[in-house]
Amino acid sequence: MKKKLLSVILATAMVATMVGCGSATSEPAAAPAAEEAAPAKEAAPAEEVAEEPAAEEASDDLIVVGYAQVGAESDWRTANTESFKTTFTEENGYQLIFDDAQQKQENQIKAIRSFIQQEVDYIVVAPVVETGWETVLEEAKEAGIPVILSDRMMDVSDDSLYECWVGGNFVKEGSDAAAWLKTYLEGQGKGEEEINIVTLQGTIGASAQVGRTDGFASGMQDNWVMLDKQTGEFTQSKGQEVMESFLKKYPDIDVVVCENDNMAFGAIDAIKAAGKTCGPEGDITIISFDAVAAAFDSMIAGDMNADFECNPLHGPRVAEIIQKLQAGESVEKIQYVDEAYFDTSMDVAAIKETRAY
Ligand code: GZL
Repeated sequence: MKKKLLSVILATAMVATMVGCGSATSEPAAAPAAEEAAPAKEAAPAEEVAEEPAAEEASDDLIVVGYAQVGAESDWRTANTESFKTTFTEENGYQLIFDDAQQKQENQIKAIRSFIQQEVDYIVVAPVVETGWETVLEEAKEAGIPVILSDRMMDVSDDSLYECWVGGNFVKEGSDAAAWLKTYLEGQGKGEEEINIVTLQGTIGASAQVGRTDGFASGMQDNWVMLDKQTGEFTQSKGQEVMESFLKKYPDIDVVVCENDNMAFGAIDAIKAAGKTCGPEGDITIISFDAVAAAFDSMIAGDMNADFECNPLHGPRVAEIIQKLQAGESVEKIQYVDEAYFDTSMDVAAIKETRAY
């Protein structure tokens, strides 16, 4: 139910009732102090004054959710969007207003302001970067619209500006990847060798980039050398472009850490185009994040070594949060989704068949 619509109906109805009582004012209806009210017939009970045509009531019973999505930059993002669109349907009791910001923060801020003007019931944001949100979140708070963060995090001084956050533990994803590489290299008899690493980072300032970069850094070994890190913007084309430049600059790369699968796909194409090989039987070890379906194909093909999952299916979790808020229940501020990792020592073909994205 759109908040303002209900209050206007009630106010209008109350004025209508008061007109009937000979004491209408041009002011928005306010309950008259007992001694001021003209003698009036019994005011109709509130539920009768809010009566609306049945057709309107059906649409107004829907919970209106505005979703400010990052963009459509990756397979992960596509799966995340699909999760919201299949969860927030009319048959499930929602009206979803969806905005694709094309990876631009200014577009997300515009979308949030539009949601406020449309008086949605909830605003959900997957913030493209962590900073720059305080002002628009204050506007949402002023409008009395709860904000839920999904996927990436916002860095704000006052966490009452959002109800809660649901997403992946990016730092753990990064540190798990470093721990996996240490074990893998030891298994290859390279535990003491100098290992040259490059990293294709996600969008700089996105919590997925910050967390994965910091998490992997926390697991660096003394004999590992991080030759270079550069953003591939979480896209395949930019990932390939950056990897091409790395291959020209560094002749002896041993490991590529790709902070999402689409950049990994681009890196693999660049490595092959340079006449090198990758994967468990290749010259260069490929570590990636997200674990989307196409990444399983890459592991099955022997191009990618390991992938650290970042579950994109946040739609049902956010719906669960909204239902709790609707019922006046409190919700956990920080809610991590379950995540695993996969590598070519596992039956990745069989695992792929069990996965939803
Ligand atoms: C992670 C998400 C990242 C994915 C990328 O939660 O924010 O953004 O890892 C996507 O594929 O572009």
